[in-house]
This record gives sequence, C-alpha cells and structure tokens, in this order.
Amino acid sequence: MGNLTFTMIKPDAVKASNHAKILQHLVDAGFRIVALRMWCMSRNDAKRFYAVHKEKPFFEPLVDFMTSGPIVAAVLEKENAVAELRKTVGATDPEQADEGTVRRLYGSSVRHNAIHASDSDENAKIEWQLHFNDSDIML
Ligand code: 3AN
Repeated sequence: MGNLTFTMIKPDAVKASNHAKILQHLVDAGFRIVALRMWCMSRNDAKRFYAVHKEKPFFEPLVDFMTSGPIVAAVLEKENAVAELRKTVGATDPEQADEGTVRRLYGSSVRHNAIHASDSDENAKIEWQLHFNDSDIML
C-alpha cells in the first residue's frame, strides 16, 4: 500500500465555504497535505478526470457540476493513504455515509457530495498528475 493519495474538494463545498473546514478535518484524521491547489477545471479537464464514467447517464451533469466553480485539489500523505481517505470521506451517497465522515457532514446528494477520493494507488497518481507537476509535491 502506498502512502499518498489524491483528493478534490468539489464546487458545492467550495461555494459553501466549507473547504478550509474539510482540509482541517483531513489533517485531524492524520493526513499531511503535500500539495494544494485551488482552481477551476475546464470541461476537457473534467472529462479527462472522469473518463471512466463517460458512458454513464450522469457523466454530462457531473462534468457541468465539476466545472461550475473552483475546486481544491490536494495530494495527501498517510500510511495506507487510499483506504484511509476513503474511510474518512465516506460512501458516495452522503445519506449512506457513516456519521462523522466528510460526505455525511458536508455533502447534500450523490452528485453534490463535497469531495472526491481516489480509489487506488494507480488512479491516485493518474489523477494528481492532472492537477500538479511532480515539483509541486512537497515530500
Ligand atoms: P466515488 O467518488 O465515491 O468513488 P464514483 O467513482 O462511483 O464514486 O463516482 C464518481 C462521481 O460521480 C461521484 N463522486 C458522484 O459525484 C458522481 N456520481 C456517481 N454516481 C452517480 C449517480 N448515480 N448520479 C449522479 N452522480 C453520480
């Protein structure tokens, strides 16, 4: 298991000014922020990011949503980072997410679920490379 993963605080949470609270939640859960960037993705960026979902009915609305405002992208360090972050973030649907998880606290629907967390070491690297150069990562 690697010790790095990727997260992205989504436009719903940034619009609600919850991004600083969410970053603090991650730090309190034992993650170290090793790269951080607030920016707006283009439609092409969002389509590349969610390419695995391109055949799904929710793909276009997801791209619309993810380009509706700024996101906060971060690379996080912790032992067993991918699994630990998925646990901290909670289930895709905030209503199904455990008490105290980021999505339960800050998400409002399956689409507007506040935060993304990579699902494997391999995907984490692919995903952070869409947001960061290697020299942006402060290991
Ligand atoms: P997760 O982010 O929990 O790994 P994925 O990879 O299945 O979930 O889905 C990626 C993103 O697509 C989710 N974070 C959510 O915003 C959106 N999404 C997934 N399923 C649906 C759905 N049924 N309706 C609308 N949006 C969805």
